[in-house]
Amino acid sequence: MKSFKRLVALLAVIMLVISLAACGNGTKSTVGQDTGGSKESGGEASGTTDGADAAGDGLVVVGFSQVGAESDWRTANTESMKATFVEGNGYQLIFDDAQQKQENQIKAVRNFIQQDVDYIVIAPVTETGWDTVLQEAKEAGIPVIIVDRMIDVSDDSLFTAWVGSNFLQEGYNAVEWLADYLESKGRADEQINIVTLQGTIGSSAQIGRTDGFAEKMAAYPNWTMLEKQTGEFTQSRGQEVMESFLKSYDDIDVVIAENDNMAFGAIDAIKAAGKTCGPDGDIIIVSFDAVAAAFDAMIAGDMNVSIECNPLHGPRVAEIIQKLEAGETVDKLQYVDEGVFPAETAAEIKPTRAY
Ligand code: GYE
Repeated sequence: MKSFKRLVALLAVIMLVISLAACGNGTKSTVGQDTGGSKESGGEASGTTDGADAAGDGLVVVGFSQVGAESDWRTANTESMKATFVEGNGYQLIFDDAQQKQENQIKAVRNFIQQDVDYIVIAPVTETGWDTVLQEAKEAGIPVIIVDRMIDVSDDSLFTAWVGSNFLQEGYNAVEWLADYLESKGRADEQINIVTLQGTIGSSAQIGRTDGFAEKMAAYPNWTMLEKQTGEFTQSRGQEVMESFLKSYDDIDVVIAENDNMAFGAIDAIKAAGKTCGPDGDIIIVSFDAVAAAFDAMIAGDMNVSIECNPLHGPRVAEIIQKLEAGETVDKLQYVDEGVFPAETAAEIKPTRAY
């Protein structure tokens, strides 16, 4: 299948060269830096696609279906993609914001196919439900690159490559940090009550973090998971769910927030309930992503740790595309290295962070 895709890509390049020659010159037409079809807030898939025809301008046309704009992580991810796929780098980006709805992503992908883009890039909302539309992309001969969250398809040839995080490992990292922390505070043998604000149910980031935490916490019989509920990766839902947790339980020791924005909401809810959190507070806050505002929350003393999840996928996807353009093979799965940032390192580390 890969060789078929390469053949299709090669034919496309040959046709491009012929059409440029036929035009009599090889200069690029002026296509806007951003996207003709960009619809940042529409729930619909991309509309107009001025200049989306790859053959006319020599640019590699990339259709990117983004999850939404639910978190700081997502904003950093969008910025990374938009800053990479610019005309100056030889690309035209058609960006579509799916507003956290898979049906919008499927519409966007179908539009990309109709527009005959060179590559389809998808940051999928959830793992399942992709077989049909990716089969359509395959039949159209358009390579599909998955970023961030993973997809669960019956046939792996439905995508060319994936780049993202090891979410299960992030869940393990959270348990390891919490165990070490409790030990350092002389609380290793205490009863520890935990609540979890989960991400979007069915997304890899939620599945990996929830499962990774559950798997490793089994080694600590004195830890109890009181309740898990989704906060949809947003600050406002995180706050609402935390308010309800605080009403249900008066003995919460730890909040696991599956992203920083839900942790910010939880911190607001805890303070509004007259409680405290962070290294000197009543409730330990463990979060994921390690965005800039999480460092601020740690420096302010409200958050204990953020487990890193790196959103800067633009250059990584560009490298994959460049290799495919050159007819090279690419690794099917590409994991990003990530760290753990506890509050005591926050002030020192923050200036070195890129997002
Ligand atoms: O952790 C969260 C975002 O899929 C890794 O999605 C991503 C997650 C990230 O909304 O903040």
